Amino acid sequence: MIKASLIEDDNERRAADLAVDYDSLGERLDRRGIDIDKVKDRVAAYGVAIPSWGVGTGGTRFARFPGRGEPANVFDKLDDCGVIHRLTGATPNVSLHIPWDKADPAELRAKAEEHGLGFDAMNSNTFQDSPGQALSYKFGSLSHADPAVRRQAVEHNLECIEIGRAIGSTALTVWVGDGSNFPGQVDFTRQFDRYLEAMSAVYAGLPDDWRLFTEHKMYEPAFYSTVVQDWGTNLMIAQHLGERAFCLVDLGHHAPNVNIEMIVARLIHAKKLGGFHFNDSKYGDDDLDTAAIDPYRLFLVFNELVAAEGKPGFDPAHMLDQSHNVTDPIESLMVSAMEVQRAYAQALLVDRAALEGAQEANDALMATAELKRAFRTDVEPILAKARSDKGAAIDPVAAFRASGYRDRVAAERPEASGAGGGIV
Ligand code: LRH
Ligand code: MN
Ligand code: MN
Repeated sequence: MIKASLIEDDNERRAADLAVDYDSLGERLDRRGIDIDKVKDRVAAYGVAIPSWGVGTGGTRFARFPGRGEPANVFDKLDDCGVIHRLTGATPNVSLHIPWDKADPAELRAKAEEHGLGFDAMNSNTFQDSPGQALSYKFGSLSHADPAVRRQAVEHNLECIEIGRAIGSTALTVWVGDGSNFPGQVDFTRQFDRYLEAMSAVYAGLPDDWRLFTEHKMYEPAFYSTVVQDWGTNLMIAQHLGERAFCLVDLGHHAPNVNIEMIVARLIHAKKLGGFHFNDSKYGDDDLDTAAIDPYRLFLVFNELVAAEGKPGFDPAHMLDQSHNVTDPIESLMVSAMEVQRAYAQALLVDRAALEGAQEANDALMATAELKRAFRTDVEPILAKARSDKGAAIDPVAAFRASGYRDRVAAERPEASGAGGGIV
């Protein structure tokens, strides 16, 4: 896939500069009372999951422009995820989407093992109709007015759990597009009651060691109202279902300017923060690369996460969820995984005692300066050292481009069709 010698040779060329940069940053952090090696070890232990659907080129409602060598099936997707993990050392798990990724579980396991990958949360799909499906989700799925459609959606989620069990996953993420497009089209309360009843049936089928994540999203595909539209409804759902139900926060699923880091803090307080879909946005659910638009917001989210580390039961799942339209998806996902690590590393540099001191003294200027000091620190040498220590690439994008991987798979894989749009 990617030759070890290629990474080694590329790293060797960069090793001397990295050593100088790492030592110099280490010296500066030492003056702040921070041990750089400890930060590096925590960053090295950090992983973010890759969504299987992220390695293909996405699309919009208007068009899809396929890239070269796109994965033709889930095994190709796992190969691409293997490359991402080989080069970054930061993406040990893959999140599958059913039915897109349906395949023999033994073969899925074997392919993942080949790349040293595991499986993160399973994702169900009742936001579109799949070939051979008996009843349509055009007017909703888990909240549909017809009990037969709801039952079909519940069965599908239970099947996702079955597949997940067979491949070693321990979580199910449910996102539904159910809602309405016109005022008066649905009764908000009856629709929500139907959703809760259906989700209770899914929850009842959850193995003891599994967690159920529900993902809120303000709008789209429903453009007037959405059943699980925000963290308030999401929290009600998690509290209604039970102790293994948690809220998943997709950074792109909020109105512009919403204070997402505060939502994160509230969900932590309620012990209901299940996990993340990381991406970035400027206008809506843009699915842009993580930290492409607002790296400070990502840092502020991680500031809340680091502050909560060690709290009992606090163990959010971390996953990317992006759509790549103009970049090579492998490159985008590698850069995004590193951006998440960067935000984590920066958040680890916050002097929590100093911050709390400033907060207690109502010293707004020094409190915010403490955050800025951590955010402004260039932690790249920490990330690069964490990678090179584990045999990953100091510069993953450069190594990927030098590897010729994209040309190789473009020659082997069938040319993908650009027909039809597709949000994800
Ligand atoms: C919906 C969403 C959700 C889905 C994914 C395919 O916007 O972000 O997470 O599972 O897209
Ligand atoms: Mn998502
Ligand atoms: Mn989304």
